[in-house]
Amino acid sequence: MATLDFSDIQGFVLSSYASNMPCANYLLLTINDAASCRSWLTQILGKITAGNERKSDFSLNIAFTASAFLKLGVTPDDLLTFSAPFQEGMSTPLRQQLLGDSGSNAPANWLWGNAQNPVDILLLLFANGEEELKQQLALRETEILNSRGVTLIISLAAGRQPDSKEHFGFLDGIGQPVIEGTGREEKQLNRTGHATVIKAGEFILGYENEMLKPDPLPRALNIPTFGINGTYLVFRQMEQHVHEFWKYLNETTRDASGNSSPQDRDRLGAKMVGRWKSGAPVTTHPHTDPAIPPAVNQDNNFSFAEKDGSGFGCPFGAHIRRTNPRDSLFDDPAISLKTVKRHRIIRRGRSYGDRSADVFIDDGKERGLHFICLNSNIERQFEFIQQSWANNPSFVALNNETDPLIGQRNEGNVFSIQGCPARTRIHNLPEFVTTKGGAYFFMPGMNALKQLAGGF
Ligand code: N7H
Repeated sequence: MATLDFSDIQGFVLSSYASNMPCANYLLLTINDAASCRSWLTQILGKITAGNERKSDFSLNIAFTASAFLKLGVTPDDLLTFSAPFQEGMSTPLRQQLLGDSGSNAPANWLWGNAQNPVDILLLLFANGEEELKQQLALRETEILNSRGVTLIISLAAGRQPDSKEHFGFLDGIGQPVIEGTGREEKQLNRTGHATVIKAGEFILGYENEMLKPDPLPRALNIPTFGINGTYLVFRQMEQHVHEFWKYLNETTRDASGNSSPQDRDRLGAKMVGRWKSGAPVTTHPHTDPAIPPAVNQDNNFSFAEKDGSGFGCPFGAHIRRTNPRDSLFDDPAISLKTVKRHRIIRRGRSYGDRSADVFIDDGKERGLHFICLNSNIERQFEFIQQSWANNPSFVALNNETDPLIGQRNEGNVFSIQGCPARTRIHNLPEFVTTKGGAYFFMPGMNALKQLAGGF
């Protein structure tokens, strides 16, 4: 097993900080002068949280786009050693096509991360309360303003709802791999009843991964091992149309007399997600939510092939079955598990915007998920999940279906709920989520950060 160099890995790679730092803010910056940017980096370097630190009040982490690296002196030749999607950026026509960012999701409509509003640096701030966050934000903004090397493009507030539910109303943050070597197996086991341990190299560069050979280490600034202890960070601002989602569930579950019950609405929503609002998996609880709110159920100790091979519990096309098919991808469960281990991500998303007071009333406010995930190989992990599983209309023999939440919408998309004697199909799924911005970043190790800042 790999011995991880916690002191060289940024803290965010190893922790979401969600339990003790529920408040967050993401600052997106551009570099307008390399030398001044380096001075600013040097100034904040000591505040960046490393993986061996145990902070309880405030954490700071940082990541860079390819354009930032070029501005900071990484040569075009060295940039070629980084992952192709990172070099290109998320909003290029090829990536747009791969990710299904069409129509209202097209980069041309984004608030940031596109050609009109490019970004170089992502500064992630986390705090134990709103007051601490406010203070830290003010300090960082002053440093940025005084730096004359970086400019603030957009400041994105984020947080976790106190009950860890995302805006559609479902418990989030359950299905998460454990990075080998972090010693988190027991914690995960206690919380969810299950721990999928994945080799560190899937999420942190420089370690053994689930493939036959590790992903190549990118080099930069004359350092062949620049990439060690770094990772790629995928950020997508995803607006959630909460009212649209519940209106659709309401309309679709009306009975002959035109009424829809809360139970039927919740059941259809749960079938789409693959978990009940409480978090309980539908594969083991196909009919009703076993946990009465506010109780939660973080059970992750289930697979699909053995007990739910026909999809009668969790539909084949449900969000969690598409994004982590576990043992059900192929006929052989062992081969499935092995294959799926090569397509996992660490999710670090947080909600933004106020929670809806009443999901059946359109209050016109924007809310959603600042989806963030970490992986060592953007193509094989994040992009694969989005393209080959979520957006795939024929995923495991389905037809004209895409992920009900995050899948690219095609004409007349359906969602099937497998059943006996017949499946149920619901039609014309509207778009429940719209991508509003995004970019691919590299989150370097602590030593690489020092080199970027000017080296010492
Ligand atoms: Fe998803 N949601 O709130 O409904 N997601 N997700 N996701 N997601 C999961 O297990 C959601 C998105 C994954 O191991 C749950 O934590 C929403 C993207 C993966 O069983 C819920 C958005 C991608 C898992 C949601 C969104 C993924 C997962 C269940 C966007 C990757 C773990 C709770 C607005 C491309 C699956 C949990 C497993 C779980 C929701 C985005 C991937 C409730 C609203 C873009 C891998």
